[in-house]
Amino acid sequence: MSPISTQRHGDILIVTSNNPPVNTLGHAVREGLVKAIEEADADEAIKAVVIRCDGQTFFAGADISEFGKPMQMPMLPMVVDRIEECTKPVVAAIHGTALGGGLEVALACHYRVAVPSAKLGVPEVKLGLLPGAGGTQRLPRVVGVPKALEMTTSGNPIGAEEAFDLGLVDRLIEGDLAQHAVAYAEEVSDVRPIRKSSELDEKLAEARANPGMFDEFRKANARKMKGFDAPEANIKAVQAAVAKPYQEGVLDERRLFMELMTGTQARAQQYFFFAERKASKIDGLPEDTKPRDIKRVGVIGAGTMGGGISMNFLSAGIPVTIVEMAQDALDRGTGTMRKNYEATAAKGRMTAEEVEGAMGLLKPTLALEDLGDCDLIIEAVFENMEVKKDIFGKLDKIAKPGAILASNTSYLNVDEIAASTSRPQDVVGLHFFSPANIMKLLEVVRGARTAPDVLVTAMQLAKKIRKVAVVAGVCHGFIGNRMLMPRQIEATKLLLEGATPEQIDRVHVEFGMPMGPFQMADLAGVDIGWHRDPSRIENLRDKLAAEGRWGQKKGAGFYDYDEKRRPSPSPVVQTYIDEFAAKEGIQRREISDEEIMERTIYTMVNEGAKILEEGMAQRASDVDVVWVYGYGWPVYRGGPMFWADTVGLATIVEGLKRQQERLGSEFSLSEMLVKKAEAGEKFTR
Ligand code: 3H9
Repeated sequence: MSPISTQRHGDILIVTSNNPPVNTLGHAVREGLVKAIEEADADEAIKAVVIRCDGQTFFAGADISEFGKPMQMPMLPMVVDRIEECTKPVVAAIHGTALGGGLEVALACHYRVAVPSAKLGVPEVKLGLLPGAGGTQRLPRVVGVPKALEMTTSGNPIGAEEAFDLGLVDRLIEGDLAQHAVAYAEEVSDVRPIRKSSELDEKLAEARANPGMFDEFRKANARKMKGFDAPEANIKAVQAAVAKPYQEGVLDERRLFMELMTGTQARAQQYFFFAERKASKIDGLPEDTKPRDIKRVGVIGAGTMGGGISMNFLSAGIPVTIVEMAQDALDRGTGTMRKNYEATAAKGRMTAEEVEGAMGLLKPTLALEDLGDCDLIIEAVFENMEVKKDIFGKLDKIAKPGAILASNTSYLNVDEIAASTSRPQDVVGLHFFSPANIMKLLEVVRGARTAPDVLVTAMQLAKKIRKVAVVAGVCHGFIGNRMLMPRQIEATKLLLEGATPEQIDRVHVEFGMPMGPFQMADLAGVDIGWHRDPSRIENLRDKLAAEGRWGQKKGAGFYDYDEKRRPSPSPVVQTYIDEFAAKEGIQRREISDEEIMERTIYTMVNEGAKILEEGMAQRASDVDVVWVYGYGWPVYRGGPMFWADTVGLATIVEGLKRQQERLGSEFSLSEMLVKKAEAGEKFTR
């Protein structure tokens, strides 16, 4: 049965799509839409058409799973043209999200009405694409060039009210959308000539008067768009809309779309779209597992981590009890949370009432016993096994039956922590990334005895607080930090062998990472994990820590920093490096960028493969989600495992072997990686 049905309401033809879950514009929908328009054209009794969708949303765009397969006719550009050519006025009735191809359908309709909660946008850029069904040509004609540039290059949707102000929505509808849309169609059914988005010119003329705006836009957004192919292609397509007649502009759009579509970045970004959604699924749990009810959350520790974690729940409307050991630390912690909220409000992203609302849900206390009514308790204290065991032992006596006990540990053994309670089935790791109120990633660490409903609760709660959760097994550093370790070891060895922090960091930044290993160490703090004994100097990091070079916060780390925290190479650090190299009898030599890649980034892939072969991650794409959301791996490279597939696993293995033979490097090759390379297989496809 076709997902598109038609129904007459007097002289209005109502065209309805029913293609759950999000009404994507798959083949059958496209075919049905064309047939419906033909029906309207052919029947004299029909005076106007309404296109609407059943379910949670208006068309959310093209069906991404059809990309890369042979396209079935009619293609979306033909469908939207057919809608615009309809001889009767066509009204789009929008609820939920009109995204990508969905907004392109709406733009081809002659009128658009929407409920106030609707969102409209062109997120194609996030998939490494541009709106390829006339969207780059019609949108600037309707909303103006500056807004079209912003919408196409950011991919962020706008609300219906803003769309109304811009002329993208003709009427906001309170009440029954379908009914009001039909009434609106009646109103406009006799208006002639029929208004077509592709024929509008007024807003383009404004842009023609200011041809410099494109380069200004490029300059203003250069940092955000760096490394990505799609934003520039979107700008070029909008530029074509201004410079050329519609019929020529769409040809440019098509050419640019096909260039993007056949590139690696689009493949990576589309892969990542599904990777992110797959991450929330846990294999092998009983299907009927029900989550536990979480009405109040307890957080132990009001430091940077505990405060950030608490803010996630407060922002989602979930009350939090936060515990500290001393009043001044508690006051400092809650003060910082308020300051962070107020900073968000100052940027216009929160109202003053919302700040008070969130802070009003917070109950600060010095008594651990106050956690007795919490359904989930997250410990976010000093990273030390004895301290954590002590806390969990106490929690075991305080927490109510069925409460989930979570540790925000970034490395430690969750099973060992769980063993200090009488209820290991209720214990789970919830590893937030700093700053915890901002970073999207949450590693959910599944202990040997963690109950299925605890895992399901953690995954659902993550969605509620707008995090992307990935399940990890119990191993040192879980997925993300575990892969960081071999990278750090090799990067430090490279320093002694002749590379500089600047060179190693540059290779990572040019690759697309937000920063390299030494910039990251300086930002996070060179003293993190330090044994705190200045007389015990076993490696370069110990030396820096002992000398008080703790990173940015001290104005000195691997780099020197000026008062504005701008880094410069440090001659002092170079002398430390030279001393260590001499002491260890290392002959310094010229290090190539290629060697840096092989010893730092290839070793991460190797560790990722070990994580998979040990079953510490469910799937290769989960490793990629961790790295994109936790460490800023460039999404246009998909993630370390997807990227390794694009490089070729045989090439990765060859590079790693080369380094092993040359230096006797201490990393061992993952058997899974070697086997896959030999068999010509991939991790992600
Ligand atoms: C485009 O339109 C190109 C055109 O310009 C040119 C063509 C020539 N395709 O996110 P959810 C699945 S490009 C296939 O969990 P929510 C999703 O995988 C497209 N599948 O729901 C998931 O499946 P499962 C431009 C899709 O309520 C299920 O639907 N449009 C697509 O949190 C539910 O999704 C976009 O980029 C799709 N387009 O959020 C919009 N969309 O249950 C992408 C969703 O098996 N979509 N699925 O895991 C979204 O942003 C969100 O899905 C949306 C709903 C906001 C709509």
